[in-house]
Amino acid sequence: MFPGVIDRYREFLPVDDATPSVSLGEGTTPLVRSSSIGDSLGCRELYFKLEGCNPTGSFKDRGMVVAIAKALEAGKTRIICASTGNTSASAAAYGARYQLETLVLVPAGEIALGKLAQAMAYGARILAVNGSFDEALTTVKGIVESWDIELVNSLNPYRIEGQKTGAFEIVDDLGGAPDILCIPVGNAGNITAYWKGFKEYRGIGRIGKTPKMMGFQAAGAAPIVRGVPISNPKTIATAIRIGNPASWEQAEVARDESAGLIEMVDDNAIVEAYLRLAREEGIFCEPASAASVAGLLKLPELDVDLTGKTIVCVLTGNGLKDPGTAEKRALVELEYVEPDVVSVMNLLASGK
Ligand code: AN7
Repeated sequence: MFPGVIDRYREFLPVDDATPSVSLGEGTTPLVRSSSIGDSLGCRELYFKLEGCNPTGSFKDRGMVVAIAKALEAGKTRIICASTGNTSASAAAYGARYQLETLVLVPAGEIALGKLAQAMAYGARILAVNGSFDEALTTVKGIVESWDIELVNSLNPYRIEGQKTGAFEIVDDLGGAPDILCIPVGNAGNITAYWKGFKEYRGIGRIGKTPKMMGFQAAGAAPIVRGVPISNPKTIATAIRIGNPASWEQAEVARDESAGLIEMVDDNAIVEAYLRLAREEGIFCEPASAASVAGLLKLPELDVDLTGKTIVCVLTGNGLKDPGTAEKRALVELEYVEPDVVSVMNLLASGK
């Protein structure tokens, strides 16, 4: 049986014997070597960290499991988050398993279908707010000030603690640190968490050097790159449609301490990377995740030399989360046919 994140990395996490045992089997996700994109860029090795293989289909489970364990330890009975979708799915799953009342605030009409389906199935109470993710998060922050309910957004430090295990796994699998880590940036919790993880491994001598952190926002939702909050963020990658990231400063610290960068990629580049991953690598991730690969593909233009480098792209969420984008952007038409050999062979022979 797989240990979950807490059992695998217990010594690095703020847990002890008093912390309830919590797991849905999160973590230990595949690190898959690129079969095509890496060669086309001339790097030494390119890997994809498939965070879509987590129990609810995104990296959020790594942090949620620790946040939930600590909430239970503190005797909490309710949890709340604002979400572009994945956090709400993860909170709803752990909330259901550990009998916590779960309240999620999502921007109405702006979360991908798979994520909404999850929150519904797990039985969370879903408040669809008439506004943006940023407004939902501000509201949630106000609610937790006056009500005994545990905040499970990445402002909760236990979320960051759990998510740093993604960095540990990469190092443990590669036997060292990569030269470059490419990661999508929304609310900026994950880039903060990975940087913390790499620094902790350097601190205990597990790695000698840390990777350059390369974060990528969507061009229509790129407050860190533009240097100002965006009041009406827009991008096909709804997961990272965020105009005022909670961990803005920490993301800049990760960028600066690691001599990395935070850049932006437009929606066309995101969709192109999303389809290349699916069609050349056999990896179906959600659009926000593909921003890491769109960013990698842009690095040569930004004068970043990739020759001889070992690079990891974090693919944060599963492609099944957002069936609508595949339907709209993959541009494949179904070919209708009668269910018999002659009809199928005739259709194939017609050369269409
Ligand atoms: C697939 O679920 O913010 O920079 O509310 O779902 O740590 O925010 C999701 C973010 C990247 C960005 N990829 O990570 C939410 C939410 C996927 C995501 C991000 C998200 P952060």
